[in-house]
Amino acid sequence: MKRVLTAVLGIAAVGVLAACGSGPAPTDGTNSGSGDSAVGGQITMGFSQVGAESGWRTANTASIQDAAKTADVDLKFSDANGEQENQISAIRSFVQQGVDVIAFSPVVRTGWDAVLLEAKNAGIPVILTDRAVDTDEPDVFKTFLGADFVREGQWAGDWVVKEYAAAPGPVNIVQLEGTTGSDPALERSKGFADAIAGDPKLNVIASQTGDFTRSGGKQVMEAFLKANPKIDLVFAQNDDMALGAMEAIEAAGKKPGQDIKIVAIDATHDGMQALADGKFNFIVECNPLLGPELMDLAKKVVAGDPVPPRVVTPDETFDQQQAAAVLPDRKY
Ligand code: GZL
Repeated sequence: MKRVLTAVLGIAAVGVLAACGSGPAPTDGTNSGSGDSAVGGQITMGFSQVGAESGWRTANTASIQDAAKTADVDLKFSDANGEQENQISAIRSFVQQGVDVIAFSPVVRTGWDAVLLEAKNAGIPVILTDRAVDTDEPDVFKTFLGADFVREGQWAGDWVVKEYAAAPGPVNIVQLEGTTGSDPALERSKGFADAIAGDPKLNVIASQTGDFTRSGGKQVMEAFLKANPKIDLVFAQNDDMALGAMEAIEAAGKKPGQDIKIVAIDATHDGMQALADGKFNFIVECNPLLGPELMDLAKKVVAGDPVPPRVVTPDETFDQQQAAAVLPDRKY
């Protein structure tokens, strides 16, 4: 099995993510639809979402639902509550309904071949958003819209290398991994490990999944603190786990951002607030506002127009000063 890596087209090929409308997602997010794209040219999209595990996911869902309304796309939205079998069932249901296009964020990388073949055999195009899949089946999706997770892990590791360049070491690092088997967890782990591999004083002394949730991050960090007397830095693969770790560090009578440094990924509002407050030290952004670009790609795919096989969404990084400066204008 290999992760389907297609040529990453130039960033120029990336649609610029429009600033999504702010404001709360529509409560329903699900419209009834005929599934017949001939009706007034409106297309029907079946979307299977991972769940509601993090602030990033909440912002991603709002962006997709808002963008569907703005683009006049008839959206059938399904929340899988973190379960792959719920996503597979939802995709099968979309096929039976005869939607014009299916999009989904795969909770884990493997186990999709059968249902993707069913969609292909039904002539319904599929778009991957946010996360990639492992498959040897050719042409089972039209494009993958999402961030470069290896790069995000590398950027986090690069900051750690710089931060401790003059330190005598050893530097004890603990890692809070995302959902086991998910594309971001696998790729961010790789990128981070690659980035710090060149400095032998940087040691990952413990690494465990917190499942991208705040409670998961807190529970795992409590265990790390009990088992490891000297922890210098936490690398959390998303803000929510980092916020949970921050709570555990404070409960242990230590200062997050000082006694134990925290590096995270996402740049959601609560993470950026912790960074601005000096409780985090660095964040790599992973932009959740994929909605407008997804709707644009969906319309092209349904119309039979060519789309890039891979659309890499832009990311950036923030230190404490940068977070304080941009926080008032953030859209999520
Ligand atoms: C990244 C996304 C990850 C976020 C987490 O694109 O898949 O899942 O980093 C979210 O916050 O739960």
